[in-house]
Amino acid sequence: MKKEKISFIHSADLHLDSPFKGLGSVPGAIFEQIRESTFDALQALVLLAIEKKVDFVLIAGDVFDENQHSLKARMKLKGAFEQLDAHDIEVYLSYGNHDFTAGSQFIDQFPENVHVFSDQQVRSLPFRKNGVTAANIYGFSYRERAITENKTPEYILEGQALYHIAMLHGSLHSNTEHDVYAPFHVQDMMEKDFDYWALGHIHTRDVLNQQPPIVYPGNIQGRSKKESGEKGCYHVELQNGEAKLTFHPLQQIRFENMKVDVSMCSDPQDIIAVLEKQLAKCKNYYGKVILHVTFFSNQPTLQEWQQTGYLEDAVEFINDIDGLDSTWAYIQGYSIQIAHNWNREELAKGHHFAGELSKRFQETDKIGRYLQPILQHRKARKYLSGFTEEEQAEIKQQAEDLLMNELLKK
Ligand SMILES: [Mn+2]
Repeated sequence: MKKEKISFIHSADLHLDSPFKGLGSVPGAIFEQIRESTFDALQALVLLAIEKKVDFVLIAGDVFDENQHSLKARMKLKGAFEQLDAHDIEVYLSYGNHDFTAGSQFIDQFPENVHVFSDQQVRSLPFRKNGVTAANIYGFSYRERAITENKTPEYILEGQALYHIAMLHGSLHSNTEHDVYAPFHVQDMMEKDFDYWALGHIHTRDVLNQQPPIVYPGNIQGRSKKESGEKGCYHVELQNGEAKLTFHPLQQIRFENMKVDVSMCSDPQDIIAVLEKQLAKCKNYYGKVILHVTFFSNQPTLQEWQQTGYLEDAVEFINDIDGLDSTWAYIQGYSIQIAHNWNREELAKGHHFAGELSKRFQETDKIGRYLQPILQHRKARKYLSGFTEEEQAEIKQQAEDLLMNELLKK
């Protein structure tokens, strides 16, 4: 029955015209490239679709970063769709929690090749090829910012089609790290007879199931150190009940977290040489890269260099680039990590002050309430909305390092 082969691009979370708010301090030429990166990644997606001669492109929600998107984002998207139209490539688009449809005038003003799931009810749209309905594609769009109910029961196979493909913007019911929208269970999806589940919402690439594929492609361009590594889309080929998935990176600028060992540095000036070497490697591997550097040392002097401003000087010196070359590496932030030269367990057994302190650190797993005064500070609250668990753990670690290094100095 399923003889005809179909192929498509599965993408999601384009977040066109993301403002990259936290990167306002980077040099102008670099910031301009960052601001263009979501559009450049879209262009790379279009070129890939054309090169692979796919039948259609799926965009599973959050095509725009905001419900009130910019005119530029609209025009760029429309232009991309026109390019695909010129190559007879169809587009199936649904909106997500970021670009929900309420109050938006611009939800389906596209060329004829673009098919929009315009309301919150799951519907199916046909894809026709060589005179037959080659695929039914199912999806829905967010009307408001949040959908809290499970949408999977609404996905019901309809009509005669060679393949049935479901698009869903939402999260695994168990994923509490992100806003849980349209929560689903993989088991529910597997019990249905769809050939492919094209997910969106979570920006990290993830294949939740192989047969049938239940897949998050992740976003196409990282936007912060939390969205590091390769970002892109899947090229999917379906034939005779077999699915072949190939990931293609599309990111124009890469975000990376890098650990730099400066234990051997006896003078803060040596850090610059170590950094230069590492950054040259980064440019080679990644092209354009925004880094978060963790300086690591087994010498407590690293903490002094941070406090006296030497580390900041070194980073500033390294960052003095114009961003006009075809590859560059820019350090957007850094933190320090010092190897313990004490044994926590041994220390905690003692009845001296450092032992008590170490015990307290180990017993305290949540430091949220100690951070409250910072969040309430009138200046800080303009910039800080809160700390993630990861950030809290990092702050706690640094506090422990600072206190212990001072206490055990002699
Ligand atoms: Mn998103």
